[in-house]
Amino acid sequence: MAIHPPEARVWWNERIERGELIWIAIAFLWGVVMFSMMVYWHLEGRQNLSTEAYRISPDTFAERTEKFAEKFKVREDGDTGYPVARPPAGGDVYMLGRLWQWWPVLELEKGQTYRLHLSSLDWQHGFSLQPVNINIQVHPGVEHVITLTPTEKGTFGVVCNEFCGLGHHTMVGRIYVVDSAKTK
Ligand SMILES: [Cu+2]
Repeated sequence: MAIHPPEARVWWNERIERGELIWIAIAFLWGVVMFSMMVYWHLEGRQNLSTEAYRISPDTFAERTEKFAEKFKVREDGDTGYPVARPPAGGDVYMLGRLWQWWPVLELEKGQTYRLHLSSLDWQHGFSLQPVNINIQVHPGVEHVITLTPTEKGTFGVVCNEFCGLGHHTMVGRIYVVDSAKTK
């Protein structure tokens, strides 16, 4: 019984019980299985994180995102009041996180592949695409480039899932996915 002290003072030299050995073996083997799954998921998984990241100053990233938003702006978004940028299919897309916005709103075509550049201008934020639940941490000074192919039409929300201050819960962005212009 665990509430009594061990009978022998030098208890650590005693043989390990068979049941305990079996549990140690199971836990060890499961650890080995999960370790190999990391390799398997990387090759077969469909939600791998970006393996492309660069150092970038927040000012440079802000400048690029503002240029991008200005160049491809098609309208103002009714919900957020942010510009909606509709870049050409297959192109580079920028979205920045800052207190407390995901900016600008994007309009992408279904079935087209884009390179989404993500970074933060101030603190750490969490990019969380809803309702599909794709998540990536976004840090100032680091630009992630994610290859993205929308497979469904609709309105997707971007929320911040890394607590970043008083306005954290208002940090909501949008991505609209529309039919491809080529198939219309
Ligand atoms: Cu945030």
